[in-house]
Amino acid sequence: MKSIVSFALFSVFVAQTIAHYTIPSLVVNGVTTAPWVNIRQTNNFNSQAPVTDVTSPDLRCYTSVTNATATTINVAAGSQLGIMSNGEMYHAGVVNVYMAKAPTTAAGWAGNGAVWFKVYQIPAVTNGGTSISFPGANIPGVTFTIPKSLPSGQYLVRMEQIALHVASTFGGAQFYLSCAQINVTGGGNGKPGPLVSIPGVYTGNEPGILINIYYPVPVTYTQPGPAVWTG
Ligand SMILES: *[C@@H]1O[C@H](CO)[C@@H](O)[C@H](O)[C@H]1NC(C)=O
Ligand SMILES: *[C@@H]1O[C@H](CO)[C@@H](O)[C@H](O)[C@H]1NC(C)=O
Ligand SMILES: [Cu+2]
Repeated sequence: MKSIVSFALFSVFVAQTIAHYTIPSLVVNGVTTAPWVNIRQTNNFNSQAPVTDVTSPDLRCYTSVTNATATTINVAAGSQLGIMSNGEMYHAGVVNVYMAKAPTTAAGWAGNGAVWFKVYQIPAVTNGGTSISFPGANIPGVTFTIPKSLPSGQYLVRMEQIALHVASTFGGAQFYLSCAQINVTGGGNGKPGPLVSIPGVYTGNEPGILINIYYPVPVTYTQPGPAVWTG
């Protein structure tokens, strides 16, 4: 009997450790959207497995198999946008949110070229080598403000959590990511930048991607990617 109970507990543990997570919903005007309605369904919607090759086209929206598109949702400039995982992003890691403005509509747009700017980030917190903590981990998702001066129009919004629990060897960092489609209303005349390509923004050798977070405890942490554009 004892062994059956132990096996059951062990099975739950295994299921959780291989389950990972996806990022399928938005929160707009305080309402959480249904999974994969306003966010393109990613290849890993079943497996929940991360992207680990930063040169892969899947680093952008992770839709090479699903070819998914989504329904574009209105979001007012200056309002809050939430981006939610399907549970909790439990791996130690950091968060970046990028946006890119579609030439016409977001629905059919792939997001090619140096068109992506960063609007939000949650780095690791260090204090000179005694500890490192991850405010971007053990949270269900993130909420940030769409800059008021962002020009109106349709955008892809790409969130990534870069999980760093096994990132001490090249290719070990795990990218959990997806792309939403939003229509920014009531925007301004801002000029977002710096602009980067995805893939292209990372080599995998960045000190914030190729990193042993355990020992020695990092003295500092350098967030991957460009500076945040705040509008
Ligand atoms: C996705 O697109 C590729 C390339 O055009 C195609 O081979 C594949 O069958 C498509 N997959 C789905 C699920 O539509
Ligand atoms: C986007 O918002 C504008 C108003 O700024 C509106 O005219 C347009 O119909 C919206 N497009 C979509 C696809 O909702
Ligand atoms: Cu995982």
